[in-house]
Parts: sequence; structure tokens; C-alpha cells
Amino acid sequence: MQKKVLAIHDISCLGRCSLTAAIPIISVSGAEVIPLPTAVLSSHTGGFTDFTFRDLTEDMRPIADHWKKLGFTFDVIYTGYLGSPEQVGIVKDILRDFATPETTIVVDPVMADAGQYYSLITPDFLEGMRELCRMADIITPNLTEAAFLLGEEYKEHYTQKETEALLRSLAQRLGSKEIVLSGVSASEKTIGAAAYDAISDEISYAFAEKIDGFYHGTGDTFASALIAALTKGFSVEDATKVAVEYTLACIRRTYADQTDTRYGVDIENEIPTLLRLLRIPF
Ligand code: PXL
Repeated sequence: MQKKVLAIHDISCLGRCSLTAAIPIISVSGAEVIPLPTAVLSSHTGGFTDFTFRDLTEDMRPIADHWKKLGFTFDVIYTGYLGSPEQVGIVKDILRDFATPETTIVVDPVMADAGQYYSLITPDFLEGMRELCRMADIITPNLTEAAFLLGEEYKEHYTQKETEALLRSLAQRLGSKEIVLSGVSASEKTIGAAAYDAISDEISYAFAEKIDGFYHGTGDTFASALIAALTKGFSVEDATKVAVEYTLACIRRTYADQTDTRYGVDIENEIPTLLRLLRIPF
């Protein structure tokens, strides 16, 4: 049976993040992606001015009600950027209504990066994101979001010991079974992610070469590739490796092309890389 992934994020028309990353990337795995848009923006909010923003809070319940009448369920429910703090309650109801015992719930608590909230996100979102994380099987924060979820100040550098303490505190506070933490470094030359299995208390790392610059949307590229691998049956540890390698490949190509990094990374021309990493013949 073809897998079905519900993706609850905004559509930022320009800038390849949220749904414009999730739909193409997860589709590479052969899963069907069903979007539930939280807002429509002319571009994402990082580095652009004068972008439009249409909040879809009013539309989300009627859309979900239609699907409920059709008897829909999903193999994966993947939530990310929300358009308003009120959407937390709606998403919680959707998780209750559409997740079966076999559904994997992945919550990306999209709020912040490099120590700062995104421009439309206020601290009002924080408690709601904690509540969503408590309902997840897997959470995928970056280092900033992890610190904020714990009510801690973000630090520019985390040692391995500090990173591991962060993972264990998150698991304790939010009850997470699996945490995939992005933006982790082993040295100045590397960047990657840590995957923590709270049940076995094991932590694995995946690193790639760090490339200069700030690339928008890479958190969504990363989480979407992780989900692509999970739907192909990869373990969280192996899916994290796939996601790190694919994200690095997209960044490397974008860096080589010298394009404006606000427009996101070149996810399209690295689709063959993702197929190879997912071991899908083509
Ligand atoms: O990639 C995270 C993200 C998602 N959606 C919107 C954003 C951002 C980051 O800036 O602005 C609208």
C-alpha cells in the first residue's frame, strides 16, 4: 500500500521551505503527501520584506472535517510552521482524529533559528509547541528550538556533553521517544544532527562538511528527507544520515551556483541523490 503523509505547514510561495519543500521531497520516497496549509505567504519571512500573509486558521477544521467524513487516516502526520497560536488546538484535535496506533507523528517545532524567533513567531507559540511535542513519536527541533522548548538561553556553541544533556532534558520534559536534533557540530568544519532514542538512551550522530553561509529552509529540507527515509522503512538513526547527506548535497549545489540563499536550496537537482540514498532504483 502506498504510504500517506499528512503535512501541516504553511505555503511560502517563494523560498522552498514548508510545503514547497515537504511535498516534492517526501514524494521522492513514493509516499503520497496530503497538505493541510496553515497560511499562504508570498515568500517565507526570513530576509524578505513586504511579504503577504494569509492566515488559514478558519479553513483548517472544515478541511479536516471533510477528510473525516471520507474516513481518511495517515501513516505519518508531520507538523511544522503554524500560522497562529490558536492552530495548536486544531492540530491537537487532528492528531487525535486521524492518527491510528500505526501512525508515526513527527512534530517539527518550527519557531526559531540561530538564537532568534522567526519574524511572525512570538513566545505565545512556545507552550503550544511543547504541547504538540508531547503528542509526537519523533520531534525534530534545531538547537535554538531545543533551548527555547526547555526555557533556556540559546548558546552559540554546544559541547557534546551539553548537546547530550539537552537531548535527555527534552525527552524528560516532553516525553519524547525519539529526538532528531539538527544544527549539531563536532568541529568548526562540520554540521549535522544527533538522533536520540530515549528508550535505549542511545545517541547517534551524522555529520557532513559545513559550507559557509545561511541557507533558508534547510530545516524543512532536512525533516522532509528524514520522513522520506522513515516511510521507506529506515530506522531513525539511518534516516538521520540520509537527511544530513541530502541536505548537504542541496547546500553544496546552491553554494556552487552562487544563488541568493533567501530562495532556498536546490532540492530539485539533488533528487537523484535522494533516490540513491533511499536505495530506490531509477
Ligand atoms: O523554514 C521555516 C519557515 C517556515 N515557514 C515560514 C518561515 C520559515 C522560516 O523563516 O518564514 C513562513
